[in-house]
Amino acid sequence: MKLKNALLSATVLAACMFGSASAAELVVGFSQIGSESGWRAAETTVTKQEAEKRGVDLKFSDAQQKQENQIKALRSFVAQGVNAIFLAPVVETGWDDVLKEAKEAEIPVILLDRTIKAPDDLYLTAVTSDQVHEGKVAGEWLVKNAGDKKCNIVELQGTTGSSPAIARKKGFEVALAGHDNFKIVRSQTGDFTRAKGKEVMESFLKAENGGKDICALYAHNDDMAVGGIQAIKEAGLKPGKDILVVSIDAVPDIFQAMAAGEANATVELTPNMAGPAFDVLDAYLTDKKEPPKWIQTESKLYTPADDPMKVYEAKKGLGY
Ligand code: GZL
Repeated sequence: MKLKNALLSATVLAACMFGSASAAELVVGFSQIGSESGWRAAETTVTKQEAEKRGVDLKFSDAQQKQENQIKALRSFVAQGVNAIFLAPVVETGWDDVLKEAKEAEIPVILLDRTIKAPDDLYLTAVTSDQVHEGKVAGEWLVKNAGDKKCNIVELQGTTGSSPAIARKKGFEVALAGHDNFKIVRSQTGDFTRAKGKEVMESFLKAENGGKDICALYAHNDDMAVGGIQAIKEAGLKPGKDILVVSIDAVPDIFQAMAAGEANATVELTPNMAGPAFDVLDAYLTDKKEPPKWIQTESKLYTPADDPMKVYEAKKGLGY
């Protein structure tokens, strides 16, 4: 296996160095988590577009939210002798063994949009946002805009054990520190989906005096926020007014909600993690120089002051 991969990499390397490579010789296996949210769907669309642009042969695998399916896919990519692997890891732990197999086969692995708890020599780099910062920006907006009255917050967390759920919770709590009138009174996973977000928000509303005791909803992604907005309306309350709504991703639907006065703030996460990943892979295959272990993507706060319908129009065709 090692000899075969060495020959394949040498061929690609030589071809890249002498310019005769069409990157079509590059075969990349992509283990995607699933399609749990609009943002995830956009990331898949953009990754396929970026591969197409570069003539890369992308082997795509949808894990349907299951880590065991991602591990199976990675083993299959190793068996196929791909040149590189992209992995969007559903949770932070449980990757060491399969990543050791990829390392043994000398196949570089790049993490997309989430990080893992593993020795960092088991992956080439991680292309992600600063997820603690995202949570902090969301919390700072709320502290600044909810006034100085008591503000009881309900939180819809992302997938349990995933790096964004852990980091976005941490960042939000950092922003609330020292502001004793702000308190998270209920917090539960909505698994980054609209349906689960609605279901959990319904239980929060019932548990908090029909929602009258809730000042704000913080959702770790817009899909859960949109589900929560539906539940708030069905409870006879006004999302965006009776209950402030803050979330992360900046998918088109949250801008429609913002334009309708039903959402208050979102922190943008680019779905284009693959562009920087392909660029760093090209450079690595050419000069074998180790890139930095983290390539950070930008985060940007959007509120109704940012012409939400204009942003909606600009984003809606991007594969969400
Ligand atoms: C965060 C990413 C999250 C998105 C969700 O980097 O992993 O996963 O915020 C998606 O929409 O489910």
